[in-house]
Amino acid sequence: MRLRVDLLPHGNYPDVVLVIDTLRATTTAVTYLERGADALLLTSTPEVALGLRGEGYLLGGERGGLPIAGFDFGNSPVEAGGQNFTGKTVVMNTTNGTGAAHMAAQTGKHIFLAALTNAHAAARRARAQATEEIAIVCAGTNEHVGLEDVYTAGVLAEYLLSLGEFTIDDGARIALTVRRGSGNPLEALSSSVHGARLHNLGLGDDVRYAAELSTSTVVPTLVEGSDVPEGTLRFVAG
Ligand code: 3SL
Ligand code: MG
Repeated sequence: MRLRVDLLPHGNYPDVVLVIDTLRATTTAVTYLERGADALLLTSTPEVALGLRGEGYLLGGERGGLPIAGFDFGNSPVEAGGQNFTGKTVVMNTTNGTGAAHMAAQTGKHIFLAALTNAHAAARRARAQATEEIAIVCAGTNEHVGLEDVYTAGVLAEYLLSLGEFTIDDGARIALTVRRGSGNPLEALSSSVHGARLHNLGLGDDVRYAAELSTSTVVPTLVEGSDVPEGTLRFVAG
C-alpha cells in the first residue's frame, strides 16, 4: 500500500483521497455534519452556490476569510458548532478547500474530508477503503503550502503508519517531520501564516477549535447520485 502526501493538490489520484483544509473548510464541514446536517454540497464556484439559493438549502462560505454576500453563514466551525442543522443540507464554497475536493473527485475512487478534529476516524476510514494508495491532499492557501495542512497530514500519516505497512513518498516524510517538529496542534496552527491571518481577523476561536485532536468520529464522505446538482459534490456523514 502506498501513502502519498501532496503538499498542494496535484490531481491524478487513483484510489482513496483524504482532503485537508484544516483552516477552515474541512473542519467546518465536519462540524456541520456533527451538528446534524443531512448533507453538504461543495460547489465549484460561489455562483453555483448562489444559484441554489431558495431551494431550501443553507449557504456557507468565505472569501478572504469573511462571509460571502448572499450566504447564510461564513466558514466558521465555531459558528457552525453553535447551530442545529438537523434536516438541512448546507451548500459550501470556500477559497481553497472546496476546490481541492473537486480536484480529488476528478479521479479518486473514495473521497473523504479530513481535519485534526476527525483525524483518527478519517485515517481508519481511509485504511479500510484503500486497495492501492491513500493520498493525503493539502489544500494550501492560494497555491501556497500551508503549515496547518501539512501538520494535519503528518498526524494522519503517523496514525496510518500505526495501522499497517506503507511505502511512503517524500511528501509523507516531510509531513511527518513537520508534525514531529512543530509542537502541539495549537502551536502549529497558530504559527502558520493563515492561522495568524485568522487571529488578526478576530477569528482566533476558530483556530483553537480546529486545533482540537480527534474530537469527532464524523468523516464527510463523497457520495454519488442522479439528484446531485450540477457543479456540486455531495458529502454525507460516514
Ligand atoms: O481557503 C479555504 O477554503 C478556507 O477554508 C479559508 S478560511 O480559513 O475560511 O479563510
Ligand atoms: Mg486553509
